[in-house]
Amino acid sequence: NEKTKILDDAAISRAIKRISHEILEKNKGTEDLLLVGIKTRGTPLANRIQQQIKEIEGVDVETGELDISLYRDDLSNKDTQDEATVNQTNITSTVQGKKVVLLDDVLYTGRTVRAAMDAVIDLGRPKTIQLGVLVDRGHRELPIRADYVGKNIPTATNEVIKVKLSEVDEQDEVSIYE
Ligand code: 3GP
Ligand code: 5GP
Ligand code: MG
Repeated sequence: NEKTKILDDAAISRAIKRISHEILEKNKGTEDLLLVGIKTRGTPLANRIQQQIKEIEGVDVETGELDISLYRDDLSNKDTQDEATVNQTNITSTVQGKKVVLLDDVLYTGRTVRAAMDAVIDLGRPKTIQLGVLVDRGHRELPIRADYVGKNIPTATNEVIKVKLSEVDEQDEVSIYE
Protein backbone atom coordinates (compact mmCIF):
# COMPACT_ATOMS: atom_id res chain seq x y z
CA ASN A 1 0.00 0.00 0.00
CA GLU A 2 2.81 2.35 -0.91
CA LYS A 3 1.82 5.92 -1.73
CA THR A 4 3.86 8.25 -3.94
CA LYS A 5 2.92 11.88 -4.44
CA ILE A 6 3.02 12.79 -8.13
CA LEU A 7 1.57 16.31 -8.25
CA ASP A 8 1.31 18.81 -5.41
CA ASP A 9 -1.00 21.81 -5.37
CA ALA A 10 1.47 24.04 -7.24
CA ALA A 11 1.99 21.43 -9.97
CA ILE A 12 -1.77 20.93 -10.36
CA SER A 13 -2.25 24.68 -10.62
CA ARG A 14 0.46 24.97 -13.30
CA ALA A 15 -0.99 22.06 -15.28
CA ILE A 16 -4.43 23.67 -15.26
CA LYS A 17 -2.99 27.00 -16.39
CA ARG A 18 -1.09 25.31 -19.22
CA ILE A 19 -4.15 23.36 -20.34
CA SER A 20 -6.20 26.58 -20.33
CA HIS A 21 -3.63 28.23 -22.63
CA GLU A 22 -3.56 25.13 -24.86
CA ILE A 23 -7.36 25.16 -25.17
CA LEU A 24 -7.26 28.83 -26.21
CA GLU A 25 -4.40 28.21 -28.65
CA LYS A 26 -5.97 25.18 -30.31
CA ASN A 27 -9.38 26.84 -30.60
CA LYS A 28 -8.02 30.30 -31.53
CA GLY A 29 -9.85 31.92 -28.64
CA THR A 30 -13.09 31.32 -26.79
CA GLU A 31 -15.67 31.40 -29.59
CA ASP A 32 -18.22 28.55 -29.37
CA LEU A 33 -16.32 26.88 -26.50
CA LEU A 34 -18.30 24.76 -24.04
CA LEU A 35 -16.45 23.13 -21.13
CA VAL A 36 -18.11 19.96 -19.85
CA GLY A 37 -16.89 18.40 -16.61
CA ILE A 38 -17.38 14.71 -15.91
CA LYS A 39 -18.48 14.26 -12.31
CA THR A 40 -17.19 14.30 -9.70
CA ARG A 41 -13.71 15.76 -10.10
CA GLY A 42 -14.04 16.80 -13.74
CA THR A 43 -16.41 19.52 -12.54
CA PRO A 44 -13.88 21.48 -10.46
CA LEU A 45 -11.40 21.05 -13.35
CA ALA A 46 -13.88 22.63 -15.78
CA ASN A 47 -14.58 25.43 -13.31
CA ARG A 48 -10.88 26.15 -12.72
CA ILE A 49 -10.21 26.25 -16.47
CA GLN A 50 -13.18 28.58 -16.90
CA GLN A 51 -11.65 30.85 -14.22
CA GLN A 52 -8.24 30.78 -15.92
CA ILE A 53 -9.74 31.61 -19.32
CA LYS A 54 -11.59 34.49 -17.66
CA GLU A 55 -8.27 35.80 -16.33
CA ILE A 56 -6.48 35.35 -19.68
CA GLU A 57 -9.17 36.52 -22.13
CA GLY A 58 -11.74 38.26 -19.94
CA VAL A 59 -14.46 35.96 -21.28
CA ASP A 60 -16.88 33.74 -19.36
CA VAL A 61 -16.88 30.45 -21.26
CA GLU A 62 -19.99 28.28 -20.87
CA THR A 63 -19.75 25.16 -18.71
CA GLY A 64 -21.83 22.05 -18.14
CA GLU A 65 -21.62 18.75 -16.33
CA LEU A 66 -22.17 15.06 -17.01
CA ASP A 67 -22.60 12.28 -14.45
CA ILE A 68 -21.33 8.96 -15.77
CA SER A 69 -20.92 5.90 -13.62
CA LEU A 70 -19.74 2.38 -14.09
CA TYR A 71 -22.81 0.19 -14.22
CA ARG A 72 -22.02 -3.28 -12.95
CA ASP A 73 -24.61 -5.87 -13.85
CA ASP A 74 -23.09 -8.69 -11.84
CA LEU A 75 -26.32 -9.99 -10.32
CA SER A 76 -28.06 -11.28 -13.44
CA ASN A 77 -25.14 -12.53 -15.47
CA LYS A 78 -21.56 -12.95 -14.41
CA ASP A 79 -20.40 -12.71 -18.01
CA THR A 80 -21.61 -9.15 -18.37
CA GLN A 81 -18.96 -6.50 -17.99
CA ASP A 82 -18.75 -3.10 -16.41
CA GLU A 83 -20.11 -0.49 -18.78
CA ALA A 84 -20.03 3.24 -18.35
CA THR A 85 -23.52 4.71 -18.49
CA VAL A 86 -24.82 8.25 -18.26
CA ASN A 87 -26.73 9.01 -15.05
CA GLN A 88 -27.43 12.66 -15.45
CA THR A 89 -26.75 15.49 -17.84
CA ASN A 90 -26.57 19.10 -16.74
CA ILE A 91 -25.81 20.99 -19.94
CA THR A 92 -28.17 23.92 -20.20
CA SER A 93 -26.68 25.60 -23.28
CA THR A 94 -26.99 24.15 -26.76
CA VAL A 95 -24.20 21.85 -27.95
CA GLN A 96 -25.16 22.48 -31.60
CA GLY A 97 -22.11 23.88 -33.42
CA LYS A 98 -20.10 24.13 -30.18
CA LYS A 99 -16.50 23.14 -29.57
CA VAL A 100 -17.11 20.87 -26.62
CA VAL A 101 -14.17 20.20 -24.30
CA LEU A 102 -14.79 17.23 -22.01
CA LEU A 103 -12.81 17.35 -18.78
CA ASP A 104 -12.09 14.50 -16.42
CA ASP A 105 -9.61 13.78 -13.64
CA VAL A 106 -8.27 10.43 -14.90
CA LEU A 107 -8.33 8.77 -18.34
CA TYR A 108 -8.06 4.98 -18.15
CA THR A 109 -9.94 2.56 -20.44
CA GLY A 110 -11.74 5.36 -22.29
CA ARG A 111 -15.20 3.93 -21.61
CA THR A 112 -16.31 6.92 -19.56
CA VAL A 113 -15.31 9.30 -22.34
CA ARG A 114 -17.08 7.17 -24.95
CA ALA A 115 -20.29 7.37 -22.89
CA ALA A 116 -19.76 11.13 -22.44
CA MET A 117 -19.38 11.63 -26.21
CA ASP A 118 -22.62 9.68 -26.78
CA ALA A 119 -24.44 11.84 -24.23
CA VAL A 120 -23.19 15.07 -25.84
CA ILE A 121 -24.08 13.91 -29.35
CA ASP A 122 -27.56 12.95 -28.13
CA LEU A 123 -28.08 16.65 -27.33
CA GLY A 124 -27.11 17.95 -30.79
CA ARG A 125 -24.26 18.10 -33.25
CA PRO A 126 -21.18 19.72 -31.75
CA LYS A 127 -18.59 21.17 -34.16
CA THR A 128 -15.85 19.25 -32.36
CA ILE A 129 -15.41 17.25 -29.18
CA GLN A 130 -12.05 17.52 -27.42
CA LEU A 131 -10.81 15.89 -24.23
CA GLY A 132 -8.72 17.20 -21.36
CA VAL A 133 -7.62 15.14 -18.35
CA LEU A 134 -5.47 15.84 -15.33
CA VAL A 135 -3.93 12.35 -15.50
CA ASP A 136 -3.63 9.82 -18.33
CA ARG A 137 -2.81 6.49 -16.70
CA GLY A 138 -2.85 4.42 -19.90
CA HIS A 139 -4.59 1.02 -20.47
CA ARG A 140 -7.02 2.20 -23.14
CA GLU A 141 -9.62 -0.32 -24.34
CA LEU A 142 -11.07 2.01 -26.99
CA PRO A 143 -9.44 4.23 -29.66
CA ILE A 144 -9.64 7.37 -27.51
CA ARG A 145 -6.92 9.90 -26.66
CA ALA A 146 -6.77 13.18 -24.81
CA ASP A 147 -6.05 16.53 -26.51
CA TYR A 148 -4.87 18.09 -23.23
CA VAL A 149 -3.03 16.12 -20.52
CA GLY A 150 -1.85 17.37 -17.13
CA LYS A 151 0.52 14.46 -16.66
CA ASN A 152 1.02 11.07 -18.28
CA ILE A 153 1.43 8.48 -15.53
CA PRO A 154 2.03 5.00 -16.95
CA THR A 155 0.52 2.67 -14.36
CA ALA A 156 0.31 -1.04 -13.71
CA THR A 157 -3.24 -2.37 -13.67
CA ASN A 158 -3.04 -2.96 -9.91
CA GLU A 159 -2.03 0.64 -9.25
CA VAL A 160 -4.59 3.34 -8.55
CA ILE A 161 -4.28 7.07 -8.99
CA LYS A 162 -5.78 9.15 -6.21
CA VAL A 163 -6.88 12.62 -7.28
CA LYS A 164 -7.76 15.15 -4.59
CA LEU A 165 -9.17 18.56 -5.49
CA SER A 166 -9.94 21.09 -2.76
CA GLU A 167 -13.52 21.71 -3.93
CA VAL A 168 -14.29 18.04 -3.14
CA ASP A 169 -11.42 16.94 -0.89
CA GLU A 170 -9.47 18.77 1.77
CA GLN A 171 -6.55 19.63 -0.54
CA ASP A 172 -5.07 19.44 -4.05
CA GLU A 173 -2.90 16.38 -4.61
CA VAL A 174 -2.34 13.53 -7.09
CA SER A 175 -0.73 10.37 -5.79
CA ILE A 176 -0.28 6.78 -6.88
CA TYR A 177 -1.07 3.77 -4.72
CA GLU A 178 -0.05 0.19 -5.28
P1 3GP B 1 -14.45 10.97 -9.48
O1 3GP B 1 -15.93 10.78 -9.50
O2 3GP B 1 -14.04 12.28 -8.97
O3 3GP B 1 -13.84 10.66 -10.80
O4 3GP B 1 -15.60 6.39 -9.06
C1 3GP B 1 -15.62 7.15 -7.89
C2 3GP B 1 -14.25 7.70 -7.61
O5 3GP B 1 -13.35 6.62 -7.44
C3 3GP B 1 -13.78 8.55 -8.73
O6 3GP B 1 -13.88 9.90 -8.41
C4 3GP B 1 -12.34 8.16 -8.92
O7 3GP B 1 -11.49 9.20 -8.51
C5 3GP B 1 -12.09 6.98 -8.02
N1 3GP B 1 -11.50 5.84 -8.73
C6 3GP B 1 -10.31 5.29 -8.46
N2 3GP B 1 -10.06 4.28 -9.27
C7 3GP B 1 -11.12 4.18 -10.11
C8 3GP B 1 -11.42 3.33 -11.20
O8 3GP B 1 -10.65 2.44 -11.59
N3 3GP B 1 -12.59 3.53 -11.84
C9 3GP B 1 -13.45 4.53 -11.44
N4 3GP B 1 -14.58 4.69 -12.14
N5 3GP B 1 -13.21 5.35 -10.42
C10 3GP B 1 -12.04 5.18 -9.76
P1 5GP C 1 -12.22 4.90 -17.88
O1 5GP C 1 -13.66 4.97 -18.18
O2 5GP C 1 -11.36 5.65 -18.85
O3 5GP C 1 -11.74 3.49 -17.61
O4 5GP C 1 -12.00 5.58 -16.48
C1 5GP C 1 -12.17 6.96 -16.37
C2 5GP C 1 -13.00 7.30 -15.18
O5 5GP C 1 -12.75 6.40 -14.08
C3 5GP C 1 -12.62 8.68 -14.70
O6 5GP C 1 -13.79 9.42 -14.42
C4 5GP C 1 -11.79 8.45 -13.47
O7 5GP C 1 -12.21 9.27 -12.44
C5 5GP C 1 -12.03 7.01 -13.07
N1 5GP C 1 -10.74 6.30 -12.91
C6 5GP C 1 -10.23 5.28 -13.61
N2 5GP C 1 -9.06 4.88 -13.12
C7 5GP C 1 -8.80 5.73 -12.11
C8 5GP C 1 -7.72 5.87 -11.20
O8 5GP C 1 -6.72 5.13 -11.19
N3 5GP C 1 -7.82 6.87 -10.29
C9 5GP C 1 -8.87 7.72 -10.24
N4 5GP C 1 -8.86 8.71 -9.33
N5 5GP C 1 -9.90 7.61 -11.06
C10 5GP C 1 -9.87 6.63 -11.98
MG1 MG D 1 -13.56 10.92 -12.78
